[in-house]
This record gives sequence, C-alpha cells and structure tokens, in this order.
Amino acid sequence: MLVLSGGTGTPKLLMGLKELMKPEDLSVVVNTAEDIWISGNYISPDVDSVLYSLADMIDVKRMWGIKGDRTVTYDYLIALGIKETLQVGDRDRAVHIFRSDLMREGASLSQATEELAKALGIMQHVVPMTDNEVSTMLYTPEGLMHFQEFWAERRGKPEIINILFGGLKEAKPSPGFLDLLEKEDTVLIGPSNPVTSIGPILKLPGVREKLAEKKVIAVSPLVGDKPVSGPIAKLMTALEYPVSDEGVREMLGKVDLFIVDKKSSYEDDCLRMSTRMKTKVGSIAVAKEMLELIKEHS
Ligand code: GDP
Ligand code: FO1
Repeated sequence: MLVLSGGTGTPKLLMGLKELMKPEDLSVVVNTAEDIWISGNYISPDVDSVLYSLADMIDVKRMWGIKGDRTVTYDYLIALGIKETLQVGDRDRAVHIFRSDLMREGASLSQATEELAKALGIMQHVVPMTDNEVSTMLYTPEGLMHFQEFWAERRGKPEIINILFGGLKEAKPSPGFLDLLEKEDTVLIGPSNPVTSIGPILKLPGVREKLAEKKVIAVSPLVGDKPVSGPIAKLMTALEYPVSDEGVREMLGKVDLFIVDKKSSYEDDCLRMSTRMKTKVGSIAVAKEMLELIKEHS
C-alpha cells in the first residue's frame, strides 16, 4: 500500500499501520512543500515526522521533533542574537546536518532520505514527493511569507489571502514516487491537510492521472467536522472551500473509499469509524479498524 502523508495526522496513523503491516507492504510518499533552509541546514518537517514516527522516536504530543530532545543550540543562538524560524531540537538538528551534508555532496533529497531512514533503522520505504525545491508561500496583508513563518513564527495569526506553491509547476515527482505509482494498486491518502500537505503531492505533474487507475482510499483530517490541529480551516476558507468533509473530498478529487470520523455530519457515500488518535495505542486501534474496513470493502 502507498500512503500519501503530511506531517501530523498521517504519521499518527503510520505509527499504527507499521505495527500491523509487513514493512515491505507499507510505502510512504511525503509532502516536501513545507521544507525550509535554517542556519545552513535543510529541514524537511513532514519527512522527519514520518521518519521519527516509524522509528518510534517522535515527540507524540507535538508530532514534530524527537522525544526528550533539548534546545541548547537553539537557545544559545538566541543569546547570540539569532532567532531561528523553527525551534530546532539538538538531536533533530543532527538529523538535519546528516541530510544537508549529503545534499551538499550532491545527493538528492530522495537519496539523503534513504540514507537517513537506513541510519534510523526504518524498514519501510519513505520517499519525498519530489527532489525539486517547492515552497508553500502565503499572501497575507503583511506581504508574502513562507508557511513556516506564518505557522511557527506568527502562530498562524495573519489573514491568508491566497496560497502560492513556489516551484511546484516546474517540479517532478521523485523517482521513488514514480516507481511506487507504477507498482502499487492501492493508495491511501492519510488524514492530512488537503491544502498544504496532500495538495502539493496531487498537483505534481502526472500524479492525478496515475491515481485515476488506482483504488484510492482517503481518510478525512476532520474529526466531528472540525480539525484537530493545524491551519486547515484558514487555508480551506482562503481557497473558498467549506471546512467540512464535503470540502475535503471535493479538494482531493477521485476517491473510491472515503473514511470519515463517526461524529461527522457528512452523509454521502462514505465509511465511518472513530479516527481520533491520541496515543500510540490509539493509533494501532484506528489502523486495525481501518485495515479491516478497507478489506471488507475491497
Ligand atoms: P501538517 O503537515 O502538520 O499540516 O500535518 P498533516 O497535514 O499531516 O496533518 C494535519 C491534519 O491532521 C489536521 O487537519 C488535523 O485535523 C489532522 N489530524 C491530526 N490528528 C488527527 C487524528 O487523530 N485523526 C484525524 N482524523 N485527523 C487528525
Ligand atoms: N512547529 C511550530 O509550531 N513551532 C516550532 O518551533 C516548530 C519547530 C519544528 C522543528 C522541526 C520540525 O521538523 C518541525 C517543527 N515544527 C514547529 C512543525 C512545523 O512547523 C509544522 O507543523 C509542519 O511543517 C507542518 O507539517
């Protein structure tokens, strides 16, 4: 199964899926449009959240960074007068250095991700959506800002007028993504933001055409008609979509099986189950029920 992922909702589901599926049966293509260079290193937050979740080392409360990590370097940079856009943990920074050194030596993001996954002992196939740089930029009344500036630095406060995915038109799906699009019959769009996480993956050239040939299952990131985290409501509203499961489905396009939370008011053709994941145990329970539901309907 090929899973399309952002950095919070889908990694929670992956924590459960990886306990129930053989590693060779679970491949993940991850959004890279929120990536950013900070203090000379390339940070790929969604790729890292997926890797840390699969390695059981993510800070589950925040769903970013490494559990128990410290911020000695980040704090001392502040003392020196440098405030980084993201609060980078020390061990997390080591991971960014590992990746960026490989990229500085000429490796692609895909190759660096493969090396990193190996170093972290991850058996599943984790692939960035593209090796080209794509940046989610937001038009706000204060001007154009990077997604991370809007979200992490400005706490999601500025009004969003429009969204620009810089570099996406020229980007190509990564070789690993293309390969998985040939090999896999089932694609699971995880419970991730349809605008900034799944949107860029689907907008890469040729991806929607390939998905038309697959069985596409999607899990809504709304629980009881509301987002659990992140700026999804503001982003969907900016693009004039209703913040609802109907709006999510409309944004995703072709979906053969749409899974919504049992508290959703959506009544069209869909499957219902509790999709809220708060702990690893919760993730396993949701993943188990979901796999059973998918099997029943295939
Ligand atoms: P981002 O990269 O951090 O924006 O993360 P994603 O796009 O992967 O995930 C953000 C979305 O995940 C938000 O819209 C949340 O509502 C959704 N989400 C977070 N936790 C859960 C959960 O436990 N269940 C479901 N169904 N959605 C969740
Ligand atoms: N999110 C924040 O809201 N504040 C932070 O300081 C922050 C630091 C950070 C460091 C590494 C990393 O991989 C992710 C980090 N995030 C932080 C999460 C990130 O801003 C977004 O939530 C993801 O890009 C959304 O997918």
